[in-house]
Amino acid sequence: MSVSSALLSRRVAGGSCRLWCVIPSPRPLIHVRSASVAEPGRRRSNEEQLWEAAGYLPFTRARIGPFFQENPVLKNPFVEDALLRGYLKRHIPQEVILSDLCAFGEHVAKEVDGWGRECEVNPPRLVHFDPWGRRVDHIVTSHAWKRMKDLSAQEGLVAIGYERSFGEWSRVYQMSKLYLFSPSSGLYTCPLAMTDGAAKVIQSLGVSWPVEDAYSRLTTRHPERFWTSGQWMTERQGGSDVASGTETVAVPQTDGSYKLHGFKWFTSATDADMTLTLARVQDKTGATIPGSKGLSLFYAEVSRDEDGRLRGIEVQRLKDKLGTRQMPTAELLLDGLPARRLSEEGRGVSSIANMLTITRIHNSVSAAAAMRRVLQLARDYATRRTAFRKLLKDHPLHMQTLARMEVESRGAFLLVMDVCRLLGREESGVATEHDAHLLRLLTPVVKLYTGKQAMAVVSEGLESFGGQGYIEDTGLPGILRDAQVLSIWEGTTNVLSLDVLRCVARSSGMVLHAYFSHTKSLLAGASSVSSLAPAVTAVGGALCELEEFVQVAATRAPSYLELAARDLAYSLARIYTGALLIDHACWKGASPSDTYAALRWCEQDLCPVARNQRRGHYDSNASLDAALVFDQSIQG
Ligand code: UCC
Repeated sequence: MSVSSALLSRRVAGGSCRLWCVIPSPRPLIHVRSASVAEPGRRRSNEEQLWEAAGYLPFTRARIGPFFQENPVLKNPFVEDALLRGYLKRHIPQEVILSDLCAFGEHVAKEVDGWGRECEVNPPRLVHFDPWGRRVDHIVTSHAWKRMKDLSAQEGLVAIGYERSFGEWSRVYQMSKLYLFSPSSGLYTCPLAMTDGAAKVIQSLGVSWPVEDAYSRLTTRHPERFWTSGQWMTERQGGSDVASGTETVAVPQTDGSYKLHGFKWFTSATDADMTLTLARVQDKTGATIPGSKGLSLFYAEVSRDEDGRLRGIEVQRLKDKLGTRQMPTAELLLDGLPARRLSEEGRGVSSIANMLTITRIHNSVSAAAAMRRVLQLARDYATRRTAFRKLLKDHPLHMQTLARMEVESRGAFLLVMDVCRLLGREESGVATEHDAHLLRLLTPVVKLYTGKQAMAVVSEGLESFGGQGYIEDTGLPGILRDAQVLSIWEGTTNVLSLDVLRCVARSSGMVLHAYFSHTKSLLAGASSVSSLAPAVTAVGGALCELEEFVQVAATRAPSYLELAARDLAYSLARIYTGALLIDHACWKGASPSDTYAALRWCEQDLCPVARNQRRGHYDSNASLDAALVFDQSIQG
């Protein structure tokens, strides 16, 4: 019997097309498909018409074939995160917190994630002029971006940190919520970071006129009152060396206010309602004091005059960025912006430092959240996608890859949450001096380390979707683009490594003393847990190496320490994170996976600064490094 007659007889007998699939086919499809594709418009043969009528002719009737890869599905990120739930159950097992986070996680997965996507595909744009030629400088943002603002207020994403309803754990609660929100927020976490930072600065300087109202707006839960703040620090000379790079001047007015004149080169989330910024106060002759000592901190509201023009601000242009496209980032000319001085004259940098602490912690939360998000999606996808006749989850090598990402992600989470814990302790007045030192040291460490981890883990995560990870409208590439900024803004890796040195020097080593004693106390709790012995030994050994490094480095020139700064910061991060993973694995509610994660983390080089010290990297390498980088020579 020919193929066509076999099909016909089945069809006549009323069999379904699915039944026909079981007929052993002598592969006529190839012939039929190539004929119909190669010759469009050609009259189809009887045999082709028969196949087509049977619904068994792919790439002709449906044109695109019957198979579609299943997409990864975002599920409730709270329910899906065993470590987050375990951490909270261990430290703040209040039902009200857990149920709020669970409900919020559901909202994020079901609705907010879609708004985040809308922010990405409908980025802000700048309208310079109205139809009649008047300068208006309107930054037009998407409906979804505005919804994020209302949601942030309603959910207390800043407020929780200031209500302090959960005492020293309030920051952990707030940051856990932001951790769930961040990857779906369309980058709204950026204005929230600065808003939180501004509230912190105001609180530390005193909530009094002229910023009482601003403070209450930054920390409210009422969307109609809620304000966001900017943080305008970066000028055309760059954002790292703020002391030399700030040209903006503050001209005193007779009523005690100031007018600011300058050019702010990177202002993030420029649709903010107010800002904190740095400027140099001019004396009567117009002179200013150079360097850090000349900088003061100012508060300014972003407002419009009767003609709809921004008061004292011109938006030059929006930045065309690799990522964070959801959020308006602008160049601003300050041309007489009315402002109030918040700090004492010359105390600008130290006054805005509180903001840096907060935004750096937010940055770290976003980094840990990006890792977690890509893992959740990759994990889901591994249960849907088949390759080489098996689901991805049944390929041990694929699982090994995801497990390595999981270890990084868990380490990042515990490090971030520990810094949030310390911040909460400081703010609720229960921090010891030791806690305060740890917070100062670990803030640049967690920011620089998680920023780098996020990029590596997210990049690996994209690979786990194959080519689809590279396709824009899956939403996956945006996660990588947005991760790239985490190591850049709020202090690059090297600038923060130098900040580690700065706080060691300013505290006369007390921050390191706090670090060593706390890490040892974390290890002490695990000394009798045999399953963790290799990890405890590794962290203990690395800690000894680090102590030896510190002793040697203390006798060396500053240039030696500067070359070691980055490796030192990495060592501090890896050792401390190892101790946190061990500590968490000792908790009575811990799972075998917690132990496994601790063991795996501690297998890496925990103390690269000791290794590279032995290799002599900090002795004479500066000139060799430069020679290598600028090498133009060919020998012989
Ligand atoms: O603005 C940007 C983008 C905004 C977007 C924000 C969103 C982020 C979150 C997103 C989450 C999704 S990017 C621009 C970022 N720029 C920076 O981060 C600045 C990086 N540069 C530094 O951090 C530098 O180290 C400087 C600017 C702090 C160095 O300035 P100085 O003047 O040279 O520093 P000094 O002289 O060492 O310190 C001056 C004072 C000292 O206090 P006093 O005078 O009391 O002894 C220091 O102890 O400031 C104090 N200080 C600090 N205090 C300096 N750094 C700190 C610190 N980190 N913590 C506490």
